This record gives sequence, C-alpha cells and structure tokens, in this order.
Amino acid sequence: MDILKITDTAKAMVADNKGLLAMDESTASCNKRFAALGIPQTEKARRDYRELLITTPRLSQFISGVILCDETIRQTKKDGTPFIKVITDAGIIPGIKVDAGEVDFKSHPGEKIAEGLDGLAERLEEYVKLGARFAKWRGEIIIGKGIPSKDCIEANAKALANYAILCQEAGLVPIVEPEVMMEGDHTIDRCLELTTEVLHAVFNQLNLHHVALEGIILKPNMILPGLDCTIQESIEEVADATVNFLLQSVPANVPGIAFLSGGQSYQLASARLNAMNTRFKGKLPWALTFSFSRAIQQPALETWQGNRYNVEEAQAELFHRAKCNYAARRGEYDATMERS
Ligand code: 5MM
Repeated sequence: MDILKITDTAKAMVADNKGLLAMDESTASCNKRFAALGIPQTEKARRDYRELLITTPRLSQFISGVILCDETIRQTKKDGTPFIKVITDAGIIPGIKVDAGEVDFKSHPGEKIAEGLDGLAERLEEYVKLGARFAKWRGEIIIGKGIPSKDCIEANAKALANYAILCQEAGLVPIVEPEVMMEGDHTIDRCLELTTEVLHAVFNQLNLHHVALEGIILKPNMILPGLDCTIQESIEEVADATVNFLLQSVPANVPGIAFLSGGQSYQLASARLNAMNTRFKGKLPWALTFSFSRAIQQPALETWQGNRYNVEEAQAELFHRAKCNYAARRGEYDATMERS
C-alpha cells in the first residue's frame, strides 16, 4: 500500500478551502430528480446534464474533486472527450461511488444495508485504470420507531471498513460516508445519540481493519433535528452540536470531514457549514468542508430543465453554489451572497 500517495490525495481533496461536488447519483436517483422536473429520464439527458456540470467554467476555483458513478466515469463529452480527461484537465480530482446501493437488511424491517463488496477489488482496479483517485461508499442509517438496531449499525460499519481497506490497497482514498438520515420527527438529541453510536462503530471497525486514518475522508451528516421535528434549532446551535460531537468522535489524524447535505435547503447547508468554521476557527484538527449533492446541484438542475439553451445559466447557478460553500468553508459566507 502506497500510504504516502493516498495521504497526499486525501490532503489535496480538502486543500485550499475547496470542497467536493457529489454527482454520483445512481441512474435511479438521477431519473427520480429528472422526473420531478419533467426532464426525460434517458442516458442522453443524464450525459448532457453531467457534461454541463463538469464543463462549468472556473469550477476548480472552489471544487477540489467530483464524485462520479459507474455510468458517468465511462462517458464522454459530445465531442468525444472522456469526462475523466475534462475533469483532470480542469485540475479537479475524479472519484467514484462504488457501493451498489441499499438493500433491505435481512430480518430487520425498515432497515437498509449497502451492498457491493463482492468483486469490489477487481472493480477498484478497473476504476484506477480509468483514472479515479478516490472512492465513496454510503451506508444509510434510518431513524424510526425501534430502529436503527445495533445489528444494522454494526453491519454498515463493517461494510464501510471492508470497503475502505480495499480502496487503500488499490491506491484510492476512501470517502467513508455513514449517513444518519434526516427523515422523521426525531429531535436533535436523538440524532446526536445515534450519530455518536454510528461513528464509534465505524472508527472501531476502521481500526480493526487496519485502515490508515490519515488516508480517509469522513463524510458524515450534520447533527440535526429530523425534517418533521417541531423544534428546529438555530444555525449556531446546530454548528455547536455538530462540531463538539466531531471533536469527541473523530481522531485528529483524519485529514478532512466533508459533510453531505441530506435534504437541507442549500441556504441552510451553507449557513451551517459557515457557522461551524466561524465559531471554531483555529480550533479544528481536520478540514471541515462540503461534499454536497442536492445542496449544490439543485438550483442548476432546476434552471437547466433539460433545455440546451439554459446550459450557461445553469452553470452560473452551480458556480454560485460552489462559491457560497467555498466561502462557508472559510467562515466568510453571508446570506447576502444569495441571489434573490
Ligand atoms: C448523489 O447522491 C449520492 C448517491 O446516492 P444514490 O446512490 O442513492 O443515488 C449520495 O451518496 C450523495 O453523494 C450523498 O448522500 C450526499 O448527497 P446529499 O444530497 O445528501 O448532499
């Protein structure tokens, strides 16, 4: 294992106050988002949209890496240039989502486990040849009546650790993404309690599998009340709860923490990240940045609408959200940055 190379990549992924653009929606998720806007759910439309994202002028000012999916890593621009070349030529690091999605967790109704470990070593080898330098695996933890179970937390933690060590052996930085979901009416305290338990299980398994923590990026949820909870804490309360929890749960040798957005509005996701970086300035052992999908892409997608005449305007929207989150990473985001 070339740990120096892996560590260098991990550091580059969170360097210069930049963050990650998650554009690794599976075909099913991408189609779902297209359907909601009346965009055709075809391979051509998905390709056109992804070309729009990666050809956004000057995106690398704010974005250090993009997460692709199996379909996208093999695609080319209309002129035949491979997406991977477009991304690397722009000075952006390409990565690949390698979990094969969530399936029902046997004999635990309502719970999920990510699959994709079978044949993973061979797939990683191919992705390295295609040009990927990091990978991503998401384990989903659902909060509900009587769930999550300890079994589900443990099984997802083990899968994340198995994946992470295979990535490092292949020379890739693993993004480790245990996502405690926002759906539900649970309180912020319940989210904190469960996310603590989940990260404890994840780091325990990473250690048992001898994963080098200086060569991973953690992609967690923020500590938030459920979307349907009647009490919604302030931006500052969320920032304090999230960072105080991370300081207790994440070893200092992890180079970066890049949040998922999880269904927050894009303004709140930026404001909360900003509050964390403002209130804990100079006190954090790791970089605290973003790896958003919906909270960075949604305005661009809504502007594009599948219409080629909207491409430039949609790219301006993506550029703007990337800029807002870059500012949030430095604690310099302000609501006045938002367009009316
Ligand atoms: C882009 O969505 C990613 C893959 O999801 P599916 O496999 O379900 O299509 C997802 O893992 C994403 O990278 C993270 O959840 C962050 O996305 P959000 O929207 O939460 O920022």
